[in-house]
Amino acid sequence: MLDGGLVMHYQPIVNLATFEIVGFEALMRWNHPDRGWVPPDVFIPLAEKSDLIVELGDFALREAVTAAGGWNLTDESFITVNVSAHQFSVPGLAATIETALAKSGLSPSQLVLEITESVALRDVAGTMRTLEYLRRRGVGVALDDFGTGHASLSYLVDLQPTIIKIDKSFVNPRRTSVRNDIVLEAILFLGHNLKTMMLAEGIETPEHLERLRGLGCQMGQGYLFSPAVPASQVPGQLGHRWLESIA
Ligand code: G
Ligand code: G
Ligand code: MN
Repeated sequence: MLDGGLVMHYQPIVNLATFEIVGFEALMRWNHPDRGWVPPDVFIPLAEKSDLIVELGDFALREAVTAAGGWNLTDESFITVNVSAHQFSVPGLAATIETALAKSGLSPSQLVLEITESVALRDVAGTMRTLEYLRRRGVGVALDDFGTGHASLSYLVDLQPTIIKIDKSFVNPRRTSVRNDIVLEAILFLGHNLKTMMLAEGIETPEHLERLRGLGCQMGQGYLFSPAVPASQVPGQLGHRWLESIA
């Protein structure tokens, strides 16, 4: 499965006050020799059923950290990499990260791990220890898909995330409703009081953007700005002033 078909793409993360790019989320793509592009929501859940996710996850971390090392990011900018709960259940995650950072020249604070709760944490104590170790070295932690799945409120207390990623189902609901608005406002209220940076996923329209800006959400990503793009297009995105045209 790892025969050359895996690549990382990068989706810009935008400061919703200034429209500057503040980071990129690394997202895995698999170009299968016969089946063409297989979306990650197909192969990641399969990989999570076995130790393959550890291999895929190591690849994602090394690849993304190496690429970002060459982008001349400002000190405040960062790359986020999705990390599956299973990757914490084998030793070596912290070592993989530290080695990749040292080789690339990226500083630890320019890396943010997205804790994706598609599966519940297996070894909560061990995971917390690894995260605490990495956090002390400056690596950031983002709580992904907040408000859905296993992403429970207790993680806000225990993980002390640097970033909360508001799930796209709240940002971009199938149907607008007062109930959805209340939940969205409550999530942002929580984030502001916890002094945690808030990042809205799935911003697709100027209406979504204005709503989130109005609620004081600091960062966002979504098709309104850009989908994930190949690494070759990242320097162009960093130099471009296309974001001004959205405002
Ligand atoms: O990129 P979208 O592009 O389709 O990604 C779908 C899902 O796959 C998301 O939930 C995302 O978190 C997950 N995913 C994408 N890339 C990675 C990766 O490198 N590692 C892990 N663990 N999950 C990933
Ligand atoms: O679970 P995670 O947040 O890592 O997944 C990110 C997923 O969201 C990826 O599949 C990515 O391609 C997708 N995505 C990114 N921007 C948008 C958007 O504006 N709308 C929708 N529907 N999906 C998006
Ligand atoms: Mn994510």
